[in-house]
Amino acid sequence: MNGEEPMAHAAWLPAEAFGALGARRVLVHGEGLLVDTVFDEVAGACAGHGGQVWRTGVGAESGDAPTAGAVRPVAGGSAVGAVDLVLALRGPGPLPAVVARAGTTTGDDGPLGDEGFLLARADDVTVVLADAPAGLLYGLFHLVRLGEAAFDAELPVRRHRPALRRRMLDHWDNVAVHPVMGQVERGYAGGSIFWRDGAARRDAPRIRAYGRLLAGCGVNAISVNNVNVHATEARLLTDRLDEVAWIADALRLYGVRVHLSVTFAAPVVLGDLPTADPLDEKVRDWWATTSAQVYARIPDFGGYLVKADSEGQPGPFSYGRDHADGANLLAEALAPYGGVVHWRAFVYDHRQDWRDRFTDRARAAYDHFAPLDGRFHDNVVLQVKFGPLDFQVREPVSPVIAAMPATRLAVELQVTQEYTGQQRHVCYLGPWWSEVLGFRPWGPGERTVADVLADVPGPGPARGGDLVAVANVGDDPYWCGHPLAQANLYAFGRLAWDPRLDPGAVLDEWIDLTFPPSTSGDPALVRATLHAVMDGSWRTYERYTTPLGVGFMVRPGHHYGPDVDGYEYTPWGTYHFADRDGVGVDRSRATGTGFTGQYPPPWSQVYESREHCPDELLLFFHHVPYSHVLHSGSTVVQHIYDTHFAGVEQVVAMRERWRRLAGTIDPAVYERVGERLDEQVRSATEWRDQLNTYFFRKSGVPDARGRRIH
Ligand code: GCV
Repeated sequence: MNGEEPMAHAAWLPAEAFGALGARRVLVHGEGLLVDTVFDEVAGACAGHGGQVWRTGVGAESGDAPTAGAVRPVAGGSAVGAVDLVLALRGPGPLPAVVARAGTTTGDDGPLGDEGFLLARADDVTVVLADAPAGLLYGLFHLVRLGEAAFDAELPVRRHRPALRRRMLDHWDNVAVHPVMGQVERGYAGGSIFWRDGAARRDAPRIRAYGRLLAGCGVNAISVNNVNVHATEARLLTDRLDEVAWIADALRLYGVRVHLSVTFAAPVVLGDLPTADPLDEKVRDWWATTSAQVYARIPDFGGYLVKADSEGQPGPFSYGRDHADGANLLAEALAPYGGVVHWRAFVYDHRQDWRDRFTDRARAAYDHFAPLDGRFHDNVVLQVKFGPLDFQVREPVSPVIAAMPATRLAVELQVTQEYTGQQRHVCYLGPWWSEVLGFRPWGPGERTVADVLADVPGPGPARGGDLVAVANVGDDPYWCGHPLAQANLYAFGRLAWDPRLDPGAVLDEWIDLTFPPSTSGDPALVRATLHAVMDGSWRTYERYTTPLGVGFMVRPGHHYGPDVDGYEYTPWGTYHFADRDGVGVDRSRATGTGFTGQYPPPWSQVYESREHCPDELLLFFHHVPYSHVLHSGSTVVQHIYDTHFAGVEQVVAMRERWRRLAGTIDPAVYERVGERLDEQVRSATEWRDQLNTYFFRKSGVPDARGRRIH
């Protein structure tokens, strides 16, 4: 780090995690920027753990390059000694003989793609083979995850390719500190790693370390500024482009491409044009010229991210145009360079009348976008929040995902814990995302959400899509504020690479990497404790916060802590409609907003019916009496009491479990997590007492078990 910055925590890539690889004799073969990165990583690991490394395949004559430090210099191809590991990029020249000796080509049945790799082992050599440099990089980090197992004689031959082509983090970082939202909107990990007080930080070691962590979990794209693009941030597109280019240069070393949030009004605010009308020739020219300048400076620039006609951001509606017109305008400007537009579907009326029970914010994205299916250019990616509302602890999956077969989609998750404890609470979100990605919009036996994104064949043209998440990283020494929130970032990347991974197994990977057994007093205790604290933490969070999918009930503005009626009489469209008789939102077709009709069967019927609707979503879809009996056998109001008491007990138990780790892990991590668990116990208790008291006072129904309600 530079002089003024504290050293950032190593997260899932501490030196110890490279122990198995770094103790070996390694050959890196191939050339290119990312192969250099692989070589540097291996050389660093070997320097620390006593191994040796050679490099071949560089330059026209493919001569071996001498290396330094703990690395044995070699003069020519013949001097490469016996090796334990080869990382080889297939190129025009011959592969090292050892690759053929290892017999990996027998497992080779086709191209590995831009990011894939083949892992094989024979003749006591482990081989990673890739067709493109990024594949070698991901292969390297796969070896790190495997540790000693990568050198097991029985290691099976396996091809690895990411399910999703773009695995992207959106930073909601402001360049200038926003008077209300601060440096990072919904940021819970200190300041921005990119920007401070209006200036670029240019903290090279930190950004490099970030790129490394991203590659280490499979993320290959980021956007570097908030989707709410204010005056200062708008200029990143033009006169402040150098600052974006600097970040792109730093992250390129780890295969991460940079995207930029832009304002739809850019031609007006930056270009002095009188209009930003997407059908105006001058506006089109302005975007074309501006985009050409961006690519002249950043040839591998990813593209634009746009929040339009949403929460006050400008958009095509101002000109009587629709969102296909708006998105296609930018898509055309980016197309010559292979760039994409991520166009957000988060469009709704945030000036709603709370008295009106039929205008439904949940309907808005589908109502706006489903009619536009087929109109978007091929390099438009419609970015849809995973649920119809806003990253709640429980929501149904957005019906937009099933409604746009002719449109490329990105599903947007929220790694930053805006509504899930703001990185003060332990809330491992892997299981929740896994449920979302595994949801089958067309019912059992049909494709999952992940299949839709991954282009698994089904009805409609194959389009392919992305998984995107709002980042949870800041300049906090632990990156995420809460050290255990690092697991959410890691799990996002891993699930985007392979959505079928079991989130519990992903947690195991993260534990082994982040808390290497060699550094802990009692590895088995560390692993068991982290599982006990984290495995069920999302469901625990759900228990002590909003019940049965009803959502919100958070303090308006900052969204931390309970305030049951905080949003009830506001224009934001996030209501629960609790009265003396019952609670929940009637979104049925029969008597409510009709939202259930946005789903294909069977869900349109399942959600329509009070009887068949899953308990955990009942209040999202129905307004029911407190006496309504759930599938669990409990009444709604008794369920609220029981889950809130249970949730707090579970948080208290989490804290007890954590305390058993005293003396076994890094004391600073132990302390930081301990402090946050104290706050989690306090906050969960506050949630329990407010929620239980509120529903007791509304309903007059006492707790069947006679516990204390205020
Ligand atoms: C960046 C929610 C958040 C806002 C965020 C918005 C969005 O409303 O509270 O901070 O704005 O979502 O996703 O655009």
